[in-house]
Amino acid sequence: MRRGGEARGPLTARGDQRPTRLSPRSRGRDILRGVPHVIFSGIQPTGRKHLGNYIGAITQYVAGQDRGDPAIYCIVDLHATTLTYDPAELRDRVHDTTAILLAAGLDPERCVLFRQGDVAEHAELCWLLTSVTALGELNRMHQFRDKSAAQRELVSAGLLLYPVLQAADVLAYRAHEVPVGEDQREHLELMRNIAERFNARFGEGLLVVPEHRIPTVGARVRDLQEPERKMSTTGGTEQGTVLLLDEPDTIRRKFKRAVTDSDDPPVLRRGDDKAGVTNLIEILAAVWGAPPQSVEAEMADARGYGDLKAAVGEAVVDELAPLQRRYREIRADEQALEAVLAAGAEKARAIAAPTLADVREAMGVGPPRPRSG
Ligand code: AQP
Repeated sequence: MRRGGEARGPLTARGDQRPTRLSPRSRGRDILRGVPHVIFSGIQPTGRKHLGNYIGAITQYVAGQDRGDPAIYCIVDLHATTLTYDPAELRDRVHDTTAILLAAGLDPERCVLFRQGDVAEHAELCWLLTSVTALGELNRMHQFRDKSAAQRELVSAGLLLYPVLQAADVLAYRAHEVPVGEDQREHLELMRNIAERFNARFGEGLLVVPEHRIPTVGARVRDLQEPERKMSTTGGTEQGTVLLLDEPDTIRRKFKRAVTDSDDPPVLRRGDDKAGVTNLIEILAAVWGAPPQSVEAEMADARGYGDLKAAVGEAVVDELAPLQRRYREIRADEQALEAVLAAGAEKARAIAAPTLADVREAMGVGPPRPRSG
């Protein structure tokens, strides 16, 4: 159910979304200065990628391939070890995520796609950056507080240091732009503080202070059953989380049962007190590539929330069909997936190693760098 006049096509083909922080000026500045515009983002390895990941991040990755110079995307297996996990499954989950990203439209010829654990510079830079990271800042991070409270056994130091490793991921590539969903805003602010503090202490301009790129629509896709919470891999409800690999009928059913509100007659508009309806309208807007206002206008003649739920369910099924088909084609060939990751890691290392050499030199770590000439 895609609308002719207003729809600008499916998410994957839509291209750019306007960011909340990154101004067109900053891209222009880079071009004027002749500095390549580097994009970097990381994603957790899991086979349970959901619609929030897709709308908030993955579609931005695909669009970024043609703007980034280069666009670098990393599957963060080191981050995955910070919560209880099964070592026997981790590599499978990396393969799942690699296949999902490729199926969504990432092209290893047009971006750098690799596994974090293959590039040792991330872990080394993380350690070096801890010297300019305040313990108090890490303790205040919402994600740390929520996830440490949910841990039944060990709360690992890795969970606390997670945002420092995330900072190292981005800063190692001197990235200018980091496409993420709204939930990562706080970590991005911390990352900027770390970069600024590092530069102030060890040398101005050594690290690039990155800007986040958060989509204007779909930055925080909400759980369909508990719309006051974000859709989430670990914290959401089963029925309220639409997985990218869910069967079409499962997707339709999840939307059909989505929680809305008891307004009588139904009001098909966004509003602060209408989290469920707002979420459905924003998902439809993101999938249509249209502003939420035009979705509201389209829905003006709807008989009730049932029509809205059916429209979103159908639009999401259509949007995900090509991704699911392609995923089934490529997931089984793990050798091919490993080859993509290995080639990506080689390119990534070539970018990260010179940054690490500069950082070590500035911090006085290791032997002095031989003088050239
Ligand atoms: N609900 C969401 N709406 C929009 N964007 C979202 N993202 C996550 N949830 C939403 C964005 O997806 C990117 C990749 O996230 P991730 O898989 O690496 O892990 P995460 O951020 O921790 O998100 P999850 O999958 O929901 O895991 P939980 O909640 O279990 O931690 C990120 O850019 C994120 O902003």
